Amino acid sequence: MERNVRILGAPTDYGANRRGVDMGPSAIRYAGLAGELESAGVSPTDAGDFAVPHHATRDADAGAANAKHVQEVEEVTTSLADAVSTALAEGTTPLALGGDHSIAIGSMVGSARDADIGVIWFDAHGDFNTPSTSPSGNVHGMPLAAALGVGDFEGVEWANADGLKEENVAIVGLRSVDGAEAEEIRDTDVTVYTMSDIDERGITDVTNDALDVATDGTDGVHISLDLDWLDPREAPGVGTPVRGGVTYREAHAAMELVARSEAMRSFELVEVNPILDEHNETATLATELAASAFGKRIL
Ligand code: B3U
Ligand code: MN
Ligand code: MN
Repeated sequence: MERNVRILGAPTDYGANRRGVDMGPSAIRYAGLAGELESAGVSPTDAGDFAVPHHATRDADAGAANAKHVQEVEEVTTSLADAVSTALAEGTTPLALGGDHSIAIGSMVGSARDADIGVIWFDAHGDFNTPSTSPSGNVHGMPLAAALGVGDFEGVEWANADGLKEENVAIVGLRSVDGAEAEEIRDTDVTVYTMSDIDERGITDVTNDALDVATDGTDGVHISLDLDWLDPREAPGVGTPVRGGVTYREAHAAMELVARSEAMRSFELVEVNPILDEHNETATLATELAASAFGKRIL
């Protein structure tokens, strides 16, 4: 069955500590996303970008010190959640383009509005901070805790993903986690595969396990791909690079397993920062990985 994909641009950097990821959607489109998706046999439609409040119109210090620009994050993620749930209701697969990783709150809330979902979080980071534990106050380090209603996020309606349970969440490739954040992860039923697990068991085993976690009793899986999951040598254009990430081949192998599972319900590419990139190569990589996740084959 042919998939219809709806591209939803979310050009925001309110959840990040530096400018630039707001240009991610442009860079990813310029790198040829639509053509890559077509080569994977899917039909993309581009719904354009969301209106994100301009920085010039907002107080630079808006929000609490421990949850910077949380009002703007709420505005953007609420629009995205509605667009994701509408795309699904109309029989298309939403593909959100960040933007920083705070947009995942909108993707998960929208994807889990009328369904039970699992999530696979491909990322160097846990993104499990709350305003009480965050060392930076940047909301892009909090989306998983927000969607699961952990700590300060308990009962925060705009941020909680109704049809998502901790036991259906898998983080893959973790290698940077804050002290109190690690405790929060340990206190939940979220499954974590660190880079050591990938080293020991290989990307295929780990990804298949993560797919088992995310598909167990659910209607589909949200795939969240933070480009800093890859090693900075492959993906230099990200805001918070961490050495020791997955290789180009491992990343494609994981995405191909995602495609083969046919479990994907929604997808997102986040944290591409064109200002820090080299010749748009991280954005280009993002388009290629999306194609693999949607089933691109060589033969
Ligand atoms: N854990 C740190 C760093 C971080 C998380 N996600 C990104 N950076 N991109 C924090 O600020 O929460
Ligand atoms: Mn992230
Ligand atoms: Mn990250």
